[in-house]
Amino acid sequence: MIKSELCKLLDIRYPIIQGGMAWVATWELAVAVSKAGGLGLIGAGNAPAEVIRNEIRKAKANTDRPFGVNIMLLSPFAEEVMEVAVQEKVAVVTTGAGNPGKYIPKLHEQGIKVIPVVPSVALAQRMEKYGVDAVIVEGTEAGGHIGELTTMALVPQVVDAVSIPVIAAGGIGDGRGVAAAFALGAQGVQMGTRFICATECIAHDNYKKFVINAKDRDAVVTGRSTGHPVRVLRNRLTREFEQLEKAGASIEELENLGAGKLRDAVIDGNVDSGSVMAGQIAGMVRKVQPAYKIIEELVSQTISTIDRLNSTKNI
Ligand code: TUI
Repeated sequence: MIKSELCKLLDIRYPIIQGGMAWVATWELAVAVSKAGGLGLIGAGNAPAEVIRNEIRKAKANTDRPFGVNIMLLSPFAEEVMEVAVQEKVAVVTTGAGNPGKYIPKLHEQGIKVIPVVPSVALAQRMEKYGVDAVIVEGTEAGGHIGELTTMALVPQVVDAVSIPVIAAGGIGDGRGVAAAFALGAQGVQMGTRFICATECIAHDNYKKFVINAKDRDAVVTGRSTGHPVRVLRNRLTREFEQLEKAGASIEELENLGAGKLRDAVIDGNVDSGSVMAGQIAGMVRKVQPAYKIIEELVSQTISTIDRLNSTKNI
């Protein structure tokens, strides 16, 4: 059994949170993960508020376990989605791609736990002052919109700088990674890429196969020059992007090239011309499995890794 304070805080069996991936993390995946003892998240991405209300209601109708909503703060609908999360009293709100400070009092008034993703020590400390319940510290190994620091370097620095629970994310693909996150002082993990290949995940089969076939160096970063770096799997779109970037295209041209491309890949299965967001651990995802199997495997491998380390002569 792996247990931490985070399990008590969130009323979950295992300290494993499923990343709130735009388009990918729908109520089906969130429910499957929450039923399996983790914390499932619905990823709001750029979706309008009423779409997310519907997702929340579907999740509520299908499980009594707690689940959360990830609100992507660059979304034009972030404010309204926040309002829906408050009205629907979801258990947890996580945020990404910005500072959720102004929303925190309203969420807490409804008893909603607030857990922002932070890419730096400074933001983690600022969030602690605002009274957030925990922070997700996401390293640059993650998929999608990323910060600069690695999980290995950033997590222990945040652990030393704050007193609230730290959840490690980015570059964690199996139980060895979970054990490593605990070794760094984290009380839990968030994993996205591994859960793309859950049976219950609605992502197109082509997307899942693309992740399964990816090798270690296939998860590349585009958009460093635009100020919105995004980690995706190498394909025709990333090559086009690189060419345009080298040719000195404007930020606007480059951002336009990416617009709507995540949906193309996730929903329509266009994995050559779409944006196949995934983290560096894509190279270790081997098969599609039900969410409960992923969690079972993670838990047993975490325990066997810690056992191995306890018997130090076997390191
Ligand atoms: O948000 C993510 N990952 C994402 S969001 C997304 S949708 C999207 N698509 C295209 C372009 C941009 C977004 C796909 N993947 N992860 C959490 C995360 N948050 N990573 C980095 C941050 C972050 C960055 C800056 C959090 C806070 C922050 O604060 C800056 C400030 O305001 O102080």
